[in-house]
Amino acid sequence: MIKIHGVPLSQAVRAVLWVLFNKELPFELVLTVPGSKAENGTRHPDYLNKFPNGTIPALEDPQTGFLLAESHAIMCYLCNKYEWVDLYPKGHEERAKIDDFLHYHHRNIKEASLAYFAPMARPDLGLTDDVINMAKRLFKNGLNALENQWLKKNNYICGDKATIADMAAYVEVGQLQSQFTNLFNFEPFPNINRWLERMTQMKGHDDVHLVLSELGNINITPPVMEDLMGANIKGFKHISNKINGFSI
Ligand SMILES: N[C@@H](CCC(=O)N[C@@H](CS)C(=O)NCC(=O)O)C(=O)O
Repeated sequence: MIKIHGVPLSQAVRAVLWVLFNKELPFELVLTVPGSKAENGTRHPDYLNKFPNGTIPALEDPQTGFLLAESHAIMCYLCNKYEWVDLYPKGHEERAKIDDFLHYHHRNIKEASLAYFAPMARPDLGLTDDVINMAKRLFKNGLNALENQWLKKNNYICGDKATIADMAAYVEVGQLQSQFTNLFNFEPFPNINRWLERMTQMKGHDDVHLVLSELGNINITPPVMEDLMGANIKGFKHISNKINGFSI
């Protein structure tokens, strides 16, 4: 059984967990704390030895010894290995468009976390106003690209079906919705609003986002460490219990 290292509050971890939940592939979630030098942390020498970038999520296959980091690389690998061609279609052009979005994502859509989530939830990062404002600008560019281009003609980012491009984008954009952290008003973005609603119907959505329901609205009052840990533990327990029901 493969292991996934991470915590459910991490956006990139949620994207990988969602793919696994969508396909009900059994796996073990190993709680690994980002930025920590403790034994279960991403800065521990043993973890860095396996995963030089020191980030979550990371995949470990104890049977083969295969190790892989980077959420998008992990999602592509899983879809390739198990032939989940609905989430990552095989046609060269279709696949290339998904890759296009996945590469674009990192400096635009991903900035949702730096612009809105981290300033409230991760004061320990000491983000300056300059960094936050730059992230807000890049995220706005990403939202405009979604609203006016990617989601203008189609229900999903790369066509009429949800793919890993949608899952990668949703974990960033979706976390800010009013039913979760309530950190962004999507009213001026009707195409994105409709897409968010469609994505909430996708299998596995509720399971991997339970952590955000537990964390709740952080718009006014920033969460303290106990809130973050409590949400992560509840999310972890829910996920681990649910995996037990997946057949091998
Ligand atoms: N590009 C990476 C980003 C993952 C990422 O930013 N992970 C954060 C947690 S959300 C992390 O592991 N941080 C650890 C650290 O910076 O020490 C991916 O998509 O997997």
